[in-house]
Amino acid sequence: MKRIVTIQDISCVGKCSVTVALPIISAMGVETAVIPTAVLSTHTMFSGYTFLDLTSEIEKITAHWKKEALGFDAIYTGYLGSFDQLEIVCGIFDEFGNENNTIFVDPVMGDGGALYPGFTPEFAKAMASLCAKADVIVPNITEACFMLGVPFIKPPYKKEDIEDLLKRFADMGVRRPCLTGIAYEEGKTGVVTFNPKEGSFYSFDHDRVPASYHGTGDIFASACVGALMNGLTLEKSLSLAALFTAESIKITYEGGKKQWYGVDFEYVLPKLSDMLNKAETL
Ligand code: PXL
Repeated sequence: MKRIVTIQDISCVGKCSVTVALPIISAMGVETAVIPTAVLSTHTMFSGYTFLDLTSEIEKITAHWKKEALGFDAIYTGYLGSFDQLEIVCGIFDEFGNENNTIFVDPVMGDGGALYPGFTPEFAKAMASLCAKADVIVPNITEACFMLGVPFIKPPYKKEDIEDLLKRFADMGVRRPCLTGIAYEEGKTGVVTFNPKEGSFYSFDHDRVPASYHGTGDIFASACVGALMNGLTLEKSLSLAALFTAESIKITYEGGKKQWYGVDFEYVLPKLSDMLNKAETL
């Protein structure tokens, strides 16, 4: 069985980070180890949340794992809350990364043209340095623009602008840069990726539900990691993850739920193995 480790916070309520990565990746038949970076009562879009920083535990955990000679088929990072954590995670990539595993960075920092509370443009630059060590990155357009220090790009997106962003990440050293929340047609959304070796771009889009919910980026990234670990190509993995996320959003939208409580991906989980079996046709 493949084994990955995900490094991100536990937001006790709110369906994001570890509480979505664990069920989704496990449901795809992949062992999911965790390094919780912090414990919050909810994610940071609620007010008055509690916060326990676990930075000092991270290297103790990985030192033990080294002694046990543990290895991982992928290292998947999500929300990281401080410069210290970025530095520590960088060290983990050096220690646990190799040619046979995948370093997957979701540089969770913002959406809709703004950074989440507590993040700064300087932090985004530091996150860009972490991304430079990754095989795959999946920023949204907000995160990409902040990391590259370019003005925020609003829809409708022009192909040349999006492809320019992807090429800049490739120039920084990212093996397979991706961008989420992108489509070139109105009423659609999707994902775009660049293959620098082949000089080719791939995009996948689907109908956009006219609502935005918290945690959907984490659901997308988790499903993508799970698909990659099932041997799918990056292109098929991105497409499957986009469809899984879109279906989770659609079900939630139809139920009329508030956006901060995350999406009801649980209803779509039972379909995941079928989606994996049919992924070749995407
Ligand atoms: O869904 C991303 C995320 C993860 N973890 C925490 C967050 C957020 C987004 O705001 O606050 C703690």
